[in-house]
Amino acid sequence: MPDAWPLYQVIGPEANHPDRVKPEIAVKIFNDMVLLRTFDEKTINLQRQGRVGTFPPSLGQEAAEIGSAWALEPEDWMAPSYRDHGALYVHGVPFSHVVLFAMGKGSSIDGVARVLPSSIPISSHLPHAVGLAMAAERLNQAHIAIAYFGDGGTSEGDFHEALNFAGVFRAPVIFFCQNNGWAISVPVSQQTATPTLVQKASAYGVFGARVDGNDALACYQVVQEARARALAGDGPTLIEALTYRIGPHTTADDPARYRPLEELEQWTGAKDPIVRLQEYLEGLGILAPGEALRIRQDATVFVNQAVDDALNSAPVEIHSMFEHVYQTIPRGLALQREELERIHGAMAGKGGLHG
Ligand SMILES: Cc1ncc(C[n+]2csc(CCOP(=O)(O)OP(=O)(O)O)c2C)c(N)n1
Ligand SMILES: [Mg+2]
Repeated sequence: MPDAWPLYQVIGPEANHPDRVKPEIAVKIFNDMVLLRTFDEKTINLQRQGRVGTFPPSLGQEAAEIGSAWALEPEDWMAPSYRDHGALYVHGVPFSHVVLFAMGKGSSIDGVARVLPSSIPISSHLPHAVGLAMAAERLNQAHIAIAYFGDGGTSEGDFHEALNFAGVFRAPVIFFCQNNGWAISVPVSQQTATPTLVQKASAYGVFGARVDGNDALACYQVVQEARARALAGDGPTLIEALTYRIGPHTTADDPARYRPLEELEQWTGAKDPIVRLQEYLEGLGILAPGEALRIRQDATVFVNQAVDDALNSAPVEIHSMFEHVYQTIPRGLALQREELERIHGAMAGKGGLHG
């Protein structure tokens, strides 16, 4: 059977789409990919030092995260999953918010950017993105919604319901699936009986595109095209970005226990999305010799500052754990709060109680 789902590529000898990315945008994309890698490495170290909680890095997925998000406009709605710090950063959410979250410190993103809270439940945010997109259309607003999720997310009912609903109502929404090969320890071959994930688009009457998820410029262009289609009234797009999770699922995971080292080796080195974009831009003279090194050095300074901001922020007020869930606190929780206040009062003389 002919491959009806060719891989959209801009960078590399097998490129099948022309490069339409402005050089200054390409450099910004490279810069943000380096920032994201630097941030992930720094935050993993903080977790190892016990200074932040469990953290899901996006090592290896920088092209998909950053390239895709650069194609959005600030008024577009983003519904991310837990691994999408890169896309969030491009869309206006500072890295310090991610660290605050990983430290269990409250940090409101209200008004910071048009983003939903990062979804920990798999795919539960996809129907929300459809709703946001439909609302924009009904209000005659020229923006779209995009949902980020993984290969494992395509096995959830919410994925199918969201695609079906979006297809029926021609919602201006993009489903951006990062197929990183694994859903924790489950390989994508055990996730579906179909050769691709993107072909599920057909069943819902949704446009589908399969993109090289390690090619940042292809990710940028494919989302730009999906966005233009959505705004032209041509409905939703399911994008499957083929990439690879180089790191662990989270800092609580050890992938050496379930995946072969040879597989990892295939995706590092020349296939690394940062290496690929750097070599491509240097080849075109868009990045001057030494510029990538300077970008890396600046990234370290920038990321250290963002992380310090979060680490130095005031400790969380422990009573806040009872807020924002119920308008009227149930009796059982009220009793627990009273008990905490008693303990807190007793400890006040011994240096207090911090979250
Ligand atoms: C509804 C639901 N079921 C199970 C889990 C546990 N869980 C957390 S991450 C994960 C794997 C998700 O894999 P994928 O969608 O490929 O995203 P990735 O982690 O690779 O980015 C699972 C099953 C969850 N968070 N939510
Ligand atoms: Mg995955």
